[in-house]
Amino acid sequence: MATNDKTVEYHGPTGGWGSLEGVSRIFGKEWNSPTALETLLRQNKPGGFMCVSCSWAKPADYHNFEFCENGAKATLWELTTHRCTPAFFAKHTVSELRRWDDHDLEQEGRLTHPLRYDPATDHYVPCDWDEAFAAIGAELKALDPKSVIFYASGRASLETSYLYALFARLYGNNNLPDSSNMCHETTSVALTKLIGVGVGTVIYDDLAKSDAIFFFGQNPGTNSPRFLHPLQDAAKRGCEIITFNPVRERGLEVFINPQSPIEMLTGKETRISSQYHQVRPGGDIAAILGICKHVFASDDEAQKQGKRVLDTSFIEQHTHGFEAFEAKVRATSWEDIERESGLPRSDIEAAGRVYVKAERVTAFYGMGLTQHVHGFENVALVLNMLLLRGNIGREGTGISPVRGHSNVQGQRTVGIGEKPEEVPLDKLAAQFGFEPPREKGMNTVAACEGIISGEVKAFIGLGGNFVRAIPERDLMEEKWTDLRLTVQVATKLNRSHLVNGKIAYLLPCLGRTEQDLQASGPQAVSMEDTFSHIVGSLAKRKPASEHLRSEIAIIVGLAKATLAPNPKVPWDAWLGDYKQIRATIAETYPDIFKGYERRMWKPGGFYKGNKARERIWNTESGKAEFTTPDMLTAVNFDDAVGRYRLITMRSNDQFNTTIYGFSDRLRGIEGTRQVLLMNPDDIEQAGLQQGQMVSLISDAGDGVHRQVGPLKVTPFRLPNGCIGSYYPEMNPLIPLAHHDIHSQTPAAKGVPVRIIV
Ligand SMILES: Nc1nc2c(c(=O)[nH]1)N[C@H]1C(S)=C(S)[C@@H](COP(=O)(O)OP(=O)(O)OC[C@H]3O[C@@H](n4cnc5c(=O)[nH]c(N)nc54)[C@H](O)[C@@H]3O)O[C@H]1N2
Ligand SMILES: Nc1nc2c(c(=O)[nH]1)N[C@H]1C(S)=C(S)[C@@H](COP(=O)(O)OP(=O)(O)OC[C@H]3O[C@@H](n4cnc5c(=O)[nH]c(N)nc54)[C@H](O)[C@@H]3O)O[C@H]1N2
Ligand SMILES: [Mo]
Repeated sequence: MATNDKTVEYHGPTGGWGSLEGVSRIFGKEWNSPTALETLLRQNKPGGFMCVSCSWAKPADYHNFEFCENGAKATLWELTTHRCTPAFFAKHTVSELRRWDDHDLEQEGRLTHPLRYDPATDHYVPCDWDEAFAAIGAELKALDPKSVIFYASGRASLETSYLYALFARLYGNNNLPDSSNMCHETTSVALTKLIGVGVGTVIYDDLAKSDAIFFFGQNPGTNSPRFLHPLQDAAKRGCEIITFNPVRERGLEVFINPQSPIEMLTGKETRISSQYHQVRPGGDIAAILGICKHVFASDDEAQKQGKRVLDTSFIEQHTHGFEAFEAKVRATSWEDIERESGLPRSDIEAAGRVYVKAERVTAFYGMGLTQHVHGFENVALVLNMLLLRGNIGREGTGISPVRGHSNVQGQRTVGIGEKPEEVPLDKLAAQFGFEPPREKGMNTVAACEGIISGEVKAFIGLGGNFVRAIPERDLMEEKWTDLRLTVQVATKLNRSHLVNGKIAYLLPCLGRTEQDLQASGPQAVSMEDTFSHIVGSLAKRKPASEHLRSEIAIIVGLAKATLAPNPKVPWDAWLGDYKQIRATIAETYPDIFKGYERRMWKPGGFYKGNKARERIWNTESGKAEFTTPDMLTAVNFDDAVGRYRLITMRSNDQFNTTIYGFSDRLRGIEGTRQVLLMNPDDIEQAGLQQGQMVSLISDAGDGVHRQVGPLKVTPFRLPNGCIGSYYPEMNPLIPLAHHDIHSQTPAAKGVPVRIIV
């Protein structure tokens, strides 16, 4: 693969002064205010509030500054002094605001008043909370419950999520899609089937005990920067970090700890990855199969000396499907592996040697594996690799999806989800004296299909920016306005609020940094991190507006206006004192939430537990499952001249659809997001010039015209045949049907496209 002087890249470290500049550039004013600093100092600490950004651990042994560049941005974004008031909505029609970009919309600041869409004037106008609840309740009562969607983004606390899911079920459906459906649903489906739990088996302390860490398609430098601290510690003590990623992500190359005065002053950086393999998008199945091939070859050699590389007793006692997988690996040629992974055999063998040598291996992964048509197999192959040497269920080993939103994993724990079998419905029936709906609800893709077909009539959004985050955006936006009712609970204005249904309400809520005062006093909430630890969060800041309500208050208002009174469902008591919600959660899930109220304040929170970590496998076979893949690539299309694999990327200056600014500092891309990142060889072969403006069109072969542009051709170190551009701008190019087969997670990392000039 070519690299030459022309490629755009960043040569500095992750962390370092750049990270502080990154924060202060955007938040000059807010960053300097003493109350902002005070708030930041309480972030992720016992007794403080938990970061609103990612779901990385809140370690018991915390740093003085337990926040990172992007956690600080997320917090400051919520603390902004800007306000998006009724005066703003009086000035701009909704049609006008639809032409604004994502960055400018959120830049208007925090929403301050409940708003109703007025179709006569095309403006959002202020309304009373009671008026909003009554009108929404009346609509919901008139609709068929099966036609209503209750979406949740992943920020809502455990308490909020529990009540929200209960509201949907009391109302009469399991239509509870969440952002996880676009994210780690692949993980939930694959790991549940293969090891019997839908979450990772690693905990924070394992990081300090691994001899080797394998990294697939996750970008900690931008998306979970506090992860760089334990990674730096690991690298310093000689733990090998082996990375597979088509993009050379700076955070996986070098790091300067911005919280270390010595490192900051001397500029001493730590190398993070000991090997960096620029796999083709979708090439991980082949690459991991290659590692496994090396493991079998090493085992063959070892046997000559009477030793084993495979953990045969683990395989025998704890796994199922080994023989078929072994046969597949042995039958697959290096030639096929090299072609599909895009990596030379020698590189894969080098990774294999580290794997074989290490006593304890952990594997981390993110969207680079889950957002593919064969994302299930991607995850399954990582697991296969670990199973070969018993690298699961021992300290310092295991499989670890790195989750996104700060409570996305926890929402599932307390009932958000469309799959009735994952919820203790009998328990809920007994607790609340009702017959819960038993049939499967709609996930994100099904909800989109329902909106397109007209089957879905109403959409309630608990946070998030659904219309912007989903695939097939152009068609979805067109159909969205046919909805009878849209209700959005939000902190800031975004595009989903402007593509509204016939009747539409925008309900502003408190953020997690703001004091939530109810009848019994200030209220705390709790969340679950990516390592399944449940932590309390208490906020102290004055709310952005006196008209805001907590998400819980809004759910209670909606539920009371919609549902018939039920003495077993004490909405008012719950709202008055969130401890009572926690007590109710503990009744529904006694095994997980024993001692909830006390234990959530323990530094680092309390562990939910994980059977697979104890080598108890709640799977069909009662064992951990090897998967034998039918394919060597995670994409579902062939290579062809002019067809590219598009990966949709996050910049260092965004949180999902929230665009903080236009500096993707760690990749050297500044000032614009309208770029097409491309290998210099590919640019030349396609007859393009650096800086030329082009468009992308869909090449999914389904006859639908999808187009995005103009984009500036920008040379970038990527594998041949792979191009990159930003999410969410690229979402119109992703067909709704282009998703992981098993979980329906949109395949946003392997989108077939062509370039047009
Ligand atoms: N600052 C910030 N933090 C965030 C977010 C944010 O937007 N901004 N989003 C949050 C959310 S909801 C989530 S889910 C997480 C997302 O965090 P990540 O899981 O890190 O997601 P991405 O950045 O989308 O992609 C991860 C990496 O996959 C690589 N990749 C693409 N295709 C492939 C492939 O085929 N194989 C391999 N091996 N790698 C590939 C990309 O180059 C990229 O480095 O972060 C969370 N944290
Ligand atoms: N092409 C492509 N598409 C993707 C992805 C990708 O990598 N590529 N990633 C996917 C992933 S991993 C995810 S998780 C989804 C993200 O999908 P979502 O979770 O739906 O989107 P976000 O951008 O995180 O939502 C941001 C909005 O949430 C609201 N908000 C912020 N804080 C709060 C709060 O405390 N309460 C409430 N009620 N509202 C709040 C604000 O109004 C803000 O505008 O996108 C998915 N889409
Ligand atoms: Mo996510």
